[in-house]
Amino acid sequence: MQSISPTVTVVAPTFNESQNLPRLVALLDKTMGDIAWEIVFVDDDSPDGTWKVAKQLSQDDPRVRCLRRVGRRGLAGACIEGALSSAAPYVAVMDADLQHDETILPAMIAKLQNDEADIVIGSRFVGDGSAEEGFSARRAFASKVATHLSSIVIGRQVSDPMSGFFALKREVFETVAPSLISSGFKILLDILASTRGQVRVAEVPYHFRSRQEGLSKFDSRAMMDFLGLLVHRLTGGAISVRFLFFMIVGAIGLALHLVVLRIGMLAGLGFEVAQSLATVIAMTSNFLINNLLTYSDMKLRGLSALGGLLKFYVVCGVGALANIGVASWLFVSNESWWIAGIAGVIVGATFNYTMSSIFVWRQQQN
Ligand SMILES: Nc1nc2c(ncn2[C@@H]2O[C@H](COP(=O)(O)OP(=O)(O)O)[C@@H](O)[C@H]2O)c(=O)[nH]1
Ligand SMILES: [Mg+2]
Repeated sequence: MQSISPTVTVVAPTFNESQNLPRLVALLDKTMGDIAWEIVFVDDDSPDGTWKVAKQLSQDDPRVRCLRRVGRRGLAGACIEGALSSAAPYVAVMDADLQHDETILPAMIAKLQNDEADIVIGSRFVGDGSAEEGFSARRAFASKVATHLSSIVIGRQVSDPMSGFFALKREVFETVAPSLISSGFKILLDILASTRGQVRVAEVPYHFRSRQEGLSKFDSRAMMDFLGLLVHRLTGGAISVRFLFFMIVGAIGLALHLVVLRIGMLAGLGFEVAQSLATVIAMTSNFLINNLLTYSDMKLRGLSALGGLLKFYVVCGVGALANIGVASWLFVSNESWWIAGIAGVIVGATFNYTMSSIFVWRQQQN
């Protein structure tokens, strides 16, 4: 066991991976050779007690550390915090589920040490890299489309910008860390977008293994995260991922509102009753979808969800007043009806977003 300080910190985000940790540590031990390494498991308070397993491993092996995060979920945020806890010259990020082939780590680190690159990506799609198993045809297609879209944002061709397996110089990471979006799923893409052209990138092929234990957490939200990240970067950070989601959810709510209003009136309810019903249904559905998607990392449950819903009604009520106030003021100042209408909606929606972020889902915004 080395007593010198590590050359590389391996950051492994975990959520319900307890069975995989001991195997990963054993595999690293076997593969890292002379490289002084440590591994930081960043666990989001997994119900299966992954963090307990990690801390147990840590007692037996000082190269193992564990950062247990509570009250939060999120892959990118976990990777960012793990990497920020490192003092080593190099940081590698890899999944804890053994899908990433650890045997290429020495080659990745060598490229950084020889100063051939500032970021080295473990790639499924270059040279003899591959990902047939454990990667459904649908995901393979989505991944291809996403790769093409990504090249626009990062301003260069990288074969696997969505990889969760990469290594970089810590100084590069420290420089970009403050501008990274912690609510995302694709941290490498964000790093490449933030460093646009200023760093040298190399790729090392590997075979993406199939998962043996535990379940994949990749879901439709990961796709939404990805699109949000693209918009955030393309608008120079003017529009945040959350704000974009909030607006999309708002637009869905508007459509739902009109549908309910129409059905209500066809069913013989008077306009006022149908309009009130549509308003309550749209607000409730907006709250539920926002809770699931926009604020999935701080999801309200049980009683606090009910409290959140009531606060959301109040926020939206005040937002509607702000909307009507601004629109009427512009209208009487002789603006055309549609400019007044749109301005009202923008003010109301922005108000709803800001107030919801402060009062309903309380935590810092991204
Ligand atoms: N800390 C943390 N880790 C996560 C979270 N979601 C996924 N992970 C871990 O990130 C890695 C990749 O997730 P996985 O579900 O395997 O994604 P896939 O390989 O794309 O299917 C695994 O080690 C997961 O345990 C999360 O919300 N928080
Ligand atoms: Mg995986």
